[in-house]
Order: sequence, then C-alpha cells, then structure tokens
Amino acid sequence: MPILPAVTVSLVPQARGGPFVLWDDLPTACARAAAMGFAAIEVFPSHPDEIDGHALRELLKKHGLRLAAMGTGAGWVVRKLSLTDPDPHLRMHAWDFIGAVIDFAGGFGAPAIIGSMQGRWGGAVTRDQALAWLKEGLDQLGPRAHALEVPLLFEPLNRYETNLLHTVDDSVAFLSTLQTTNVKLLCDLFHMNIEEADIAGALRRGGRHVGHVHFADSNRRAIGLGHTPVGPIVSALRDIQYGGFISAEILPLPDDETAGTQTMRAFREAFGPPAQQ
Ligand code: LER
Ligand code: MN
Repeated sequence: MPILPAVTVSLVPQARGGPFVLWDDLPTACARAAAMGFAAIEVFPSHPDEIDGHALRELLKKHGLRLAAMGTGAGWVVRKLSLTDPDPHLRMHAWDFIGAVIDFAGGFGAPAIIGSMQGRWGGAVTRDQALAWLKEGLDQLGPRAHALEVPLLFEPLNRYETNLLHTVDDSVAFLSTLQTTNVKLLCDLFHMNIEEADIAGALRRGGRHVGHVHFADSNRRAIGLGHTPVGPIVSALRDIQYGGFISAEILPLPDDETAGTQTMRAFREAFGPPAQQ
C-alpha cells in the first residue's frame, strides 16, 4: 500500500477543543476532505451505532475517499470506559465498545484505534495489574479484528494522558508479550515529540510494527506549523517501507481550512502527490 493522507473527523460534541480538523457532519466533512485533496477520513464517533453504514459507504464512494481508521476515544471521553478499569463489568463494557468499533470499521477495511481507552494505573491498581488487563483486552480484541482482516491499532500516548506505555520501544516490548500478532502501533508524532529522544530512530526501531501514523507537529498543529523536523521522519518511514495512512490528528488552528490545506502542502512536499486509487 502507498502512503496516503487522511484527515480526522470528530462526531463527539464532548471532544470539542480536541485534535480534530473536521467536525459534526459526515456529508460536509467528506466533501471538504476530498476538496482539500485527502485520500481518506479518520472518524471519531460517539458510538458506531450513530453512523449509517450505508450512507457512509455512499459518501466515501461519491468523494473517492476511504475510511482510514476509527477511533474509540469516546469510550473514555463520554463513558469513562477503559481496558484497565478495576471493575470487571466496566472492563467488559470497554471490550464491547471497542468490539463494536472493530466490527463497524472492519466492514470498511479499516482498523480501530485504542488510544485513551487503554486507561492508566494508580490507586489500588498496580502497573503490572493494569498491563495484565491491557494484555487480556488486546488478546481478546486482536483476533476479532483479524477475523475482519484488519489490524487493531494500539497508540502509545504521552505522559500527561497515560502512565502505561509512552514510547515505541516499550510498546514493541509489550506487544511481544501478547498472544495475538494482530496489534500494530499507531505512532502519533505529537506524543512522540514529547516522549522519544529521536522520533525517526524510534520509527525505524518500530519497523514492521508501525501500522498507522498521526501526522502532527510539535504543538499539535499541522506539520510545518511547529518545530518538528520532518525530513528524518519521512526518510525513516520510507526506509521501514511504511505503507498506510498518515492522518492529520491536529488542532483546527488557526482554522480548520488552513490546518487541512497546510497538512496537504506538507504531505506533498514530503511524499509527492497522493497515489491514485
Ligand atoms: C488519540 O489518537 C490521541 O492521540 C490522544 O491524544 C487522544 O486525543
Ligand atoms: Mn493520536
């Protein structure tokens, strides 16, 4: 698969202020994503049941777009569900929520993302216990994604959002403890700017485990509007033969149109024109 540009669309009112370029309305979001030159959208729903799958399929077809991935963040933001909750019933609800996203996105050939639903350790829950629950959840959900022939994406987050796994190296080591081999890493350049000593080096070490990229500058604005050097990152992605989406999960600043068009300018400079589908 070539490297293709995607843009985020949030359907979650409670996530307002978060790192999403387009908001609220899939018909408008698809039209704008296509007009800006993106090849795909990455959608963050409150729950996949809120999306009419048939209508989405028609919209994607009409605009020549693909679904890059679907986020599960609303499971945490809206419902406070995580894979490491000490309450077994709530962990089960977290599995169900993520499972519904896997099933919906999988029907479009797209993976689900586990970011903030990984949760954190603390209080009565030790780090080892939380990682054991995370492992149990991923080993349950990875095969469910595999049955739909898509990976499951695990996203290491920065220290202000989780205390479990922050770096590519630690996450790769953790993946090696799983029974499933169907979990890939989502490497978010914003989190990596905070946690990695060398973003390009981490991507190289991540190698075949890198399954998706969030394309964001140091300040979580569009690439080119912060201070992350892009050249070494592009070389690293080429060297590991990354094929997949590079998705703008960024703040809509100074406005959504500028964030989107600047992302596409940076994408073309880095990777050339998006390959024809
Ligand atoms: C999700 O992809 C992410 O990066 C987190 O920071 C939640 O916003
Ligand atoms: Mn991200």
